[in-house]
Amino acid sequence: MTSAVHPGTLITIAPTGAETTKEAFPALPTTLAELTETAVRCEAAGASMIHLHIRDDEHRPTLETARLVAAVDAVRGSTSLIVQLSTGGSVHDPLDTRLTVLDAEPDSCSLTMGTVNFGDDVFSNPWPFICDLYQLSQEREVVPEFELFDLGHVAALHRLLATYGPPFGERVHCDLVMGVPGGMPGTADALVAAVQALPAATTSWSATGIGRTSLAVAFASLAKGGHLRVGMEDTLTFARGVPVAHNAELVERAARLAEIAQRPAMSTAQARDLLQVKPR
Ligand code: KMH
Ligand code: ZN
Repeated sequence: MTSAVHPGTLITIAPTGAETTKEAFPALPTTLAELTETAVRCEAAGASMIHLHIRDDEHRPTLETARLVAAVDAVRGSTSLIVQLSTGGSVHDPLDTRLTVLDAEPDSCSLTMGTVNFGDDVFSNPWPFICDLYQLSQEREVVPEFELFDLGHVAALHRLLATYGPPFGERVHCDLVMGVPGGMPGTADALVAAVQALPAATTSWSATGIGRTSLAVAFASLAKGGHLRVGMEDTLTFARGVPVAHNAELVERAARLAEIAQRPAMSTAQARDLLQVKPR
């Protein structure tokens, strides 16, 4: 693996996700105004990329292009965060609709490298879909972030790069999503195994741990030279018995950890250079 271009830490905020309901968790940012306010506060706290899932007027997950465009524009208009749209959507979104996410012209898109059990559901990512989405990201000049929920997904990434060549921007950025019930566990041991298996072409990687695995994964990632993803998509509890009140709390804590690790949060300009996103 080539070494990082910048010694700092890329902090990605994943503020909403598709699984938690607004009813169950009113602090979850689901409206455009809440998302924009969240983006501004999280950038100030040290985030340089935002991973977005969008909701409709009833706060339900949607991949409607007009809403995605409005969210991309709103975040771009009020921050300099790298805007990454989720192509994973919710487990109920059809594959062809997930491909239309790139019509909203994000800087980056998530690209999950295989199917995985997801709690009681299945998050479906068949190989032909992965190939279609990857080639579309190359055509549309969108930088993919390879989401790796399991070691088999790392093997699939080797196959993808060998078959279709490097991504747009020539940087290979991965994100280990750990601790999903059905995927790899959120442990330091699993993180080390996954990092050792990453393709040699990998230029940067982050990690996130779901729920109570969040801190163990963050510490392990920093120890292995990785970056951090945090947010209410992955973690709703700040500490035992203490719900997350705002996504910025999680970014602030990640920035403190990065500072202690002597790899402080990188600026959005540094992150753009690291990932080689297209100026838009
Ligand atoms: N909501 C999960 C089923 C992604 O954003 O690409 C998929 C997910 C991954 O969150
Ligand atoms: Zn997501």
